Amino acid sequence: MARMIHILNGPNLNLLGKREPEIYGAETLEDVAQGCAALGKELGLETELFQSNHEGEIVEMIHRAREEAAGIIINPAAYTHTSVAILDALNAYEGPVLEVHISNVHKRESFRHHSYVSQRAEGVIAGFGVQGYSLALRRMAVLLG
Ligand code: CA2
Repeated sequence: MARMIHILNGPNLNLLGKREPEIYGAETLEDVAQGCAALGKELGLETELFQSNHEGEIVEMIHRAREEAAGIIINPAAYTHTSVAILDALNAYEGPVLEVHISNVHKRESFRHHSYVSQRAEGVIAGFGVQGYSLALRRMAVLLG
């Protein structure tokens, strides 16, 4: 059976492709889900994509991944810069964690330069648009061997 990868997304990413295309591009989160599912098949990985606007729900998604997922790809959105709760949940997860940002957070406001999640992540991708999710999936395949 193919190993399962959970792709977790934080607040406002449900608006992807619908607002601010100059920063986040024209593709929707549903496009990302479909693209990752197709690439996952090639790589021998199954993918499920989740999104929530609520911090506690993201913590619970990470708890669920402990039972169900061989790896986590996460774009915690604004919680990247604020959430010790998400970091703690990721620290309780045993598999590889890859952090994705659609925009180049280092080129933006200084409050986006610090990430709690980076302290846990095996790797970070930022500024590659939604292509960052597929790059992370390819890296995940390498990490899982
Ligand atoms: O670049 C990223 O992926 C971010 O994680 C996106 C977050 C932002 O707070 C982080 O600093 C960097 C914001 C997500 C908002 O997503 C939207 C998408 C389309 C339209 C409006 C918001």
